[in-house]
This record gives sequence, structure tokens and C-alpha cells, in this order.
Amino acid sequence: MKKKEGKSDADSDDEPDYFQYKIVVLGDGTVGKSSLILRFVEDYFGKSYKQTIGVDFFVKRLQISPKVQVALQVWDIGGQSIFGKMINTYIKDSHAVILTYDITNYNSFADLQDWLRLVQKAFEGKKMPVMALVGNKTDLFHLQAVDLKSHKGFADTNKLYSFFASARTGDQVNMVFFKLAAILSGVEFKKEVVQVSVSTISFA
Ligand SMILES: Nc1nc2c(ncn2[C@@H]2O[C@H](COP(=O)(O)OP(=O)(O)OP(=O)(O)O)[C@@H](O)[C@H]2O)c(=O)[nH]1
Ligand SMILES: [Mg+2]
Repeated sequence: MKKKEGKSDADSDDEPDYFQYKIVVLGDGTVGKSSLILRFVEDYFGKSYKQTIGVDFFVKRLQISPKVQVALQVWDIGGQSIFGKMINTYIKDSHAVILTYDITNYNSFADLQDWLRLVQKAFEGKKMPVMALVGNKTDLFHLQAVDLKSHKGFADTNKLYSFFASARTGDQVNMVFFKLAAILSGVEFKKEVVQVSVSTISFA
């Protein structure tokens, strides 16, 4: 099996292609970054809040087409890291960035400007990563504090792929990660994605 980084030339021969990508999940504390990642990686959701200190690190392998495997290295950045010295190091070298807010918390949406600025700073003079905007907690739709127009406006202005998800119900969570994996590897997105294996490493 060939191991690659970057864009696919998947059809050049019969060997399967294997890609690795770093995806960084950013956004204010309590918006549900860890919850989205845990839903994706372990199909688990916990109601109690455990603040992420620094960064947690996850790897999940996906078979996204018969010939293409993708290992997603997901960096779960604690919301408080926006004030820390390490944030630039966390963001740089990422292939994709997920900007996350809580649809019931307007400030968490407004603060994405600051998170986006950090990404722009980390990539100054370089090609920007693929970026997604995720409005999380859609199960609390009745408490929605950010209108659809603002969400769409922010996504369009900054060229972000747009999603709404719920880590609690699992709605659209896999879609976010599978879609990014497909975009990054240049594979046409198909729903029947096969999960190969999961490994989880954590450090603070
Ligand atoms: N109702 C609902 N609650 C959610 C959802 N996602 C997360 N939560 C809850 O929101 C709280 C915060 O979730 P976390 O995933 O820990 O938030 P975080 O963004 O990782 O926060 P930091 O680690 O501080 O940056 C927890 O109590 C979760 O159970 C969701 O989709 N719906
Ligand atoms: Mg967290």
C-alpha cells in the first residue's frame, strides 16, 4: 500500500492509496468540540462537561472508496487555548480546520472571527487549509440564537463548507468528517463509507 500526503492520483495503478490528514477543531469552550469528535470517533455522547485542557488527539481511519483509505488525525483544541502560547503550533500544518459554535450561544458564533484570524495568522503567506463551519447542538433548535442568514453569510464570505450538527443525537456529525476526508483526498463523496479501525491517544 502506498502512503501519501496531499492530493490523490488514485487511479494511476491498482494499489490502494493511503492518505493522512490533520484536522483541527476550533471554537469557544462548551460549544461541543470534544463531543462532536467523540461522537465521530467512538459514537459516544456524555452529558457532563469535562473541559479540554490544551489538546486531545484522536486518529480514525476511514475507507472512503474501494481504493482509498484516509487516516484522520483530529486535534481537539480546548477553547481556553485561544489565550495560550501553543495555539499557533496546534493550528499550523493542518489540512482542514473546523470552526465550531453552539447555535444557542450567539457569542460563540461572533468569536469565530477571532478563531478564524488565528488560522489566517498561522497560515500567513501559505495556502489556507480546507475549512468548515459547524453550528452544533441542533437538538436545541428551539433555543437557536444565531439566524441562518448570519451563518450562511459567514460561511460564504470566508469560503467555509457549511454544516449544522448535533453531537447529542449524532445528526450530521459523520457527514462533517467524511466530507472533509473526501474533499482532501479528491474522492467523490459516497455515503457508504466503511470504518476500518480506531485508535485514540490523549495528552494534555
Ligand atoms: N444538547 C446538546 N448538548 C451538547 C451537544 N454537544 C455538546 N453538548 C454539551 O455541551 C457541553 C460542552 O461540550 P464539550 O464537547 O465538552 O465542549 P468543548 O467545546 O469541547 O469545550 P472545551 O473543551 O472547554 O473547549 C457538555 O455538557 C456536552 O454534553 C449537543 O449537540 N447538544
Ligand atoms: Mg473539549
